[in-house]
Amino acid sequence: MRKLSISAFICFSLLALSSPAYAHNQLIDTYPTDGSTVEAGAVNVDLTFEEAPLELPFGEGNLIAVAKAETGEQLGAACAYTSDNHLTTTLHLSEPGKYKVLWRQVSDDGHVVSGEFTFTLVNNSNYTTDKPGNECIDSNGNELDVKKQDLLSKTDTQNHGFETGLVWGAVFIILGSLVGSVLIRRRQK
Ligand SMILES: [Cu+2]
Repeated sequence: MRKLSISAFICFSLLALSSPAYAHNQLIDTYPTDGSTVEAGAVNVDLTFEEAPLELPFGEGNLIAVAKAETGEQLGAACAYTSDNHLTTTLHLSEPGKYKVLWRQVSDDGHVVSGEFTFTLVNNSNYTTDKPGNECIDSNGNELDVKKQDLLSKTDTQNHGFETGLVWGAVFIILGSLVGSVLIRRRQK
């Protein structure tokens, strides 16, 4: 009984210590909602937070990006417009399929929270765009360059790279032990 109450106490204090970092600043609503279906066109992403995010230069800190859910390929730069407790941006999407919205928010005390959610795009309107993805134009009318940013989305190729690394590692270990056992056998003869 005593053990139980001690571990409960430790658990509770850990929770109490860690929760402010987790909870600050909490996302309370999104458009599109997670798992929803959206018609092709200009999709106005709107994230609602508990509190207003920290004021930061456009394209820094407070960010929204869109990526193809299957491949992880990010479409366009990452940016967000701040207004009160909202972060917003506009996506232009025509290709039907599953997309993920990746976001990162800096709260007024410097805590960073991030997350992602997905939606499915359908195109019943034959909408086309020659520049699919996030539209990031600053107040001077300049477009953000995705090549100058760290991508919010990790592409699948990196995961494949990791898997390929594992396979090669295994091949080396197997080959190494085969060669080793052959050498040992030769010595024993
Ligand atoms: Cu905080």
